Amino acid sequence: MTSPGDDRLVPGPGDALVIVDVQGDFVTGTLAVPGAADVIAPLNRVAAAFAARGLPVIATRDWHPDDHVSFHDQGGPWPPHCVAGTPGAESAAGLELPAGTTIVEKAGTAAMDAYSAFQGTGLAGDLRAGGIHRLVVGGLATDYCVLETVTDAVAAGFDVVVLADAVRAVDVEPGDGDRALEAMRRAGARIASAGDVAA
Ligand code: VGL
Ligand code: ZN
Repeated sequence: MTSPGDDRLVPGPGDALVIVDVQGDFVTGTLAVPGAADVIAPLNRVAAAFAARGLPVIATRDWHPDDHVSFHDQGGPWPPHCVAGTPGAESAAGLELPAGTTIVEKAGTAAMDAYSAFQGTGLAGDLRAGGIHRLVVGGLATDYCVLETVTDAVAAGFDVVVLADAVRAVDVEPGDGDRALEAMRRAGARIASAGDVAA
């Protein structure tokens, strides 16, 4: 929690870390996000801080069937990526998920895309049942799954802190990532830095 004039963020009871889609295909694979590898070190450090306090860490995974509607050959906007069970859908190399990390798979239905980790997963109810009221969020991509996850989390009543130095954007149009962060801020999320999180 923070006090006025103090940007430090000390994880405590009721907090969970949500690592969005830090998967091989988004870091070095078929849909590599510019600068994506830069999120790994700060997220490892923040995940260790949560684990050291016994606080939950959730890692989401884009988890598509091989004929997913979002893929080019189905008329969608993206190259094939994060096909369930393939290496590119696994955690990116170097990401250190603490023991007991909860994996949330999403967008597993061929006919429907789902950028938000809250869409079709039951995550909001699971978090509430676990007494979680604040989410610290980082990962990929700022302008798609991070944006949708954060806005859904705010709408579901969670306090949300986005770690701006632990997210990276696709930036189909230059500035998409910056606009997404601004949209998250406007929605009610707090924009912070991984360096603000106490070790
Ligand atoms: C994502 C594009 C397509 C994301 C997922 O995780 O942000 N972006 N599928
Ligand atoms: Zn996808």
